[in-house]
Amino acid sequence: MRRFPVRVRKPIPENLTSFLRQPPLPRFRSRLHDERTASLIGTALGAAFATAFLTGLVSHVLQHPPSWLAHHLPTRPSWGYRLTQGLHVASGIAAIPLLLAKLWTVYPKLFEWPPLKSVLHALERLSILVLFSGAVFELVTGLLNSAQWYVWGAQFPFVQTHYWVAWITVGALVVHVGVKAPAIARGLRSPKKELVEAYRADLEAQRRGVSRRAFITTTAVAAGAVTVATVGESVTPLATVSVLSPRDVTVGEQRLPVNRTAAQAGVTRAVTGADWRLRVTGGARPLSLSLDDLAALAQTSAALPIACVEGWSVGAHWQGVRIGDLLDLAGAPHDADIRVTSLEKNGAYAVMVMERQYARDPSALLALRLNGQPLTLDHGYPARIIVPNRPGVLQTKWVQQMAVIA
Ligand SMILES: Nc1nc2c(c(=O)[nH]1)N[C@H]1C(S)=C(S)[C@@H](COP(=O)(O)O)O[C@H]1N2
Ligand SMILES: [Mo]
Repeated sequence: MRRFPVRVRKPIPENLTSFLRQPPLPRFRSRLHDERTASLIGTALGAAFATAFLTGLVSHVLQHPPSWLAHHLPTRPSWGYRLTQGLHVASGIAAIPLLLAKLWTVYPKLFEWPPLKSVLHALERLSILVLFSGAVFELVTGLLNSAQWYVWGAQFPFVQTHYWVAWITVGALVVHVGVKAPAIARGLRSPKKELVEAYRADLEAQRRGVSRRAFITTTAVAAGAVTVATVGESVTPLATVSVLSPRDVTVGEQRLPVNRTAAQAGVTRAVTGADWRLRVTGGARPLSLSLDDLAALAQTSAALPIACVEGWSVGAHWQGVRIGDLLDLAGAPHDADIRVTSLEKNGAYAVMVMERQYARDPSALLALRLNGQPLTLDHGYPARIIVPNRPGVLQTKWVQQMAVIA
């Protein structure tokens, strides 16, 4: 005969409660995981992120100016965007080893017990999850974009996503710094006693393993090395030592790299041939000018960089007709913005709006020559835009029309 077990409320065995109270998680005593290491590396990482965020905002505003700001963007210094975008990509690249070091420093927190102590503690950990994911996302997509490796394909809107995730990440960073302010202050403060103790502990650690000093030095050297190895794409004198630059700016016809070739843009010799005319429309006297007509007008020279949003930049010597002169000739009002259209049919850069302050800058050119020679087809022959302090994407090549916007 079968006997049914009687349900009795068994007490939880003593060893289970103690297991739950204090599970056998690893303990970390190394100074590489303490407050001071986390604060020092975190401060450097925070500075890199702040730089990348602010310069990223500059880039976004210059590329997609909100209407209230569009007419107040300065055309000087002419190398302004070259500097801010160079900083943007350099600080992003330097942040990669700093982030790895920071993650190493704080990963023991994953073994904290209990994992969630209160609602506030849960929120704080959630903000760190957002911060971590956002930071990794920004650095990975930014690096891939600067290498022009569009693994995400044409469907993924890089610019918009990179921009909005930056805001979310910085929001989480502000929360994190606020919550950790006391710990950061403790970590950064180092009274003499702490220094002596730290020195002794470092000596001791050296005998046993990696000292904090060695860890921080290694991190700093790694951040410096990746910066020097890549920054030559915007600091031309360093081009030869920057062996890991996404862009080698020492190669390229007419001593200037080509971001998108004529073939990639679907522009051929046929459409840029003898029939080509520049049309300037919307003014009191619409113009239609051949290349010879343009060459017969007063020619102006300007030394201006191409500064690509992807981080590379190079200075070059340009020659051509002042955009302001063409607009005067076409009877355009002085305060008019213009819309520039390329021969390129469907590209993202086929149409570009230029606010009046750029159009009327004395070194804003419809360029015909680059570094002493007529433009090659890949650099925008027969005529291209070159304007101070604007992102490369707005320096339209293969110009066909300039229309005065009412
Ligand atoms: N019509 C057109 N103009 C364009 C582009 C393009 O793809 N199509 N690329 C832009 C970008 S992204 C940059 S950085 C500069 C590069 O100019 P370069 O190829 O002469 O160096 O051209 C800009 N002008
Ligand atoms: Mo570009």
